[in-house]
Amino acid sequence: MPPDERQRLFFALWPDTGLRQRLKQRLTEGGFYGAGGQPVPPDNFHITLRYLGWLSSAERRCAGQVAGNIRASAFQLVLNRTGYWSGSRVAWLGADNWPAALLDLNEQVQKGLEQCGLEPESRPYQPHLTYLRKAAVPPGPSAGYVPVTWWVDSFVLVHSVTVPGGVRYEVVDRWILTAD
Ligand code: 2AM
Repeated sequence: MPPDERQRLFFALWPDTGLRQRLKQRLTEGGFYGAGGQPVPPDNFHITLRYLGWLSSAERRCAGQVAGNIRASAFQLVLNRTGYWSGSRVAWLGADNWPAALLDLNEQVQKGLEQCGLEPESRPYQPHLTYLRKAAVPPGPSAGYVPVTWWVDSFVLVHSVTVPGGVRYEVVDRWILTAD
């Protein structure tokens, strides 16, 4: 990328293709697309680890080095509930319990990025997988949703590209989590 070109980037947990399809199937079967709003294409499903915003190439390099220095464990996520934020009109999948390994990973990312001169994240970390944007009403109780289990053994850096009608996400780098 040219030195002065900025990219909109974020660190994320990135489901594989099979898991994306499983998530879509559970959401469809549970009737969670019935309440209107703009469905997130399954190819775009992710859990944000840390939103970075528009980074210069130097900042992106620094963020990549931070990610490469992280030593964190792989973990299992059980996405067992749905939720809705009326402020952002976003409907999401989440969990009643988040593994300590995820919170540790997030903590390491946040701490590491301080050395890149980036604004620290001011919002408390609220892991979630957005499946509906611009949802006017909550899509319904979690009762009809069957939990999905996800073994997370890597995290990625994603480039968010605005395209006609939405956004395309390109994974630009990936780091492996250890299996212990
Ligand atoms: P997402 O719903 O696609 O994960 C920039 O603000 C982006 O960061 C949002 O579009 C949202 O993307 C994600 N986000 C917002 N609030 C967050 C929070 N508290 N914790 C983690 N990610 C958040």
